[in-house]
Amino acid sequence: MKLGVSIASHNALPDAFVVFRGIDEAIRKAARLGYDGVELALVRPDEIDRAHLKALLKETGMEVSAISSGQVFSQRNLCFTDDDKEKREELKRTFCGFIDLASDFGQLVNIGRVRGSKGKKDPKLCEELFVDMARYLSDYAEKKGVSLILEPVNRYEIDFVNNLDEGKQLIHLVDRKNFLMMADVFHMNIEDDLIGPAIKRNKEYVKYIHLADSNRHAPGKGHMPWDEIFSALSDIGFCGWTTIEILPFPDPDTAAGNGIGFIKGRYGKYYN
Ligand code: LER
Ligand code: MN
Repeated sequence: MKLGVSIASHNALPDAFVVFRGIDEAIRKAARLGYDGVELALVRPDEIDRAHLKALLKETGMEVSAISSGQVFSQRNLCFTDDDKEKREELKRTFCGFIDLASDFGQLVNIGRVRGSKGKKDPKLCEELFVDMARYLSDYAEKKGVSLILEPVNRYEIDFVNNLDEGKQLIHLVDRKNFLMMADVFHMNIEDDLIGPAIKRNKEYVKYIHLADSNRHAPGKGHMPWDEIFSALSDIGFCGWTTIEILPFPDPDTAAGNGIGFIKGRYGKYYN
């Protein structure tokens, strides 16, 4: 497995749920702490200067684990289940840009809150709008060697796909080889029955992991069943990215240091 940490630009709002803000400095700090890579939480694809990022990754020996997209929803109010034509086109342009970026950096683009809420809308229509967008983007991504990873998110943030079993159902509906799933153990601790068994029964689809403790602080600072989680990941032969996505408390440097200290200290044998 590899260990990453989530980062964003300087101006990211608190609900970006990232550890470090300011891309260049964040990559240097994460490298110094011993992380293998960073997850880029973006609002727009043009936040990133590709040549500059490539050079910085080479200099620091870091990789991009994935591109995450929650701020496209929280800052720009765009989502997969919106039926407004112009907003759907705007979302398509944004995601195609993320996919282009991911073809060079990480090959994974996350779909968390950006799928949108059902609210009072017709649930069948929401599903159709989602599937239509997901198929279009998966087909575009396939040509670029990129996968889309659906992230079940807890009910207090979104009311559409809260646990891994619901994620699997939607994956079957979308029916594209590169439309898969990621698991965030913070959300799973609220929504899934048991974290280890849910990961194991959805093993074909789980390609990426977000790590946070039960209070969304650094791993080791809450009551997450870490042994159960790592034993499930080991049982399914998981060898992808596990990325720390936590609140930056008491401050970003301490939170990021605590996270890697706990995970590598206790589960270092799973990281090569
Ligand atoms: C939000 O809670 C989250 O976990 C993100 O990764 C998805 O938008
Ligand atoms: Mn997450």
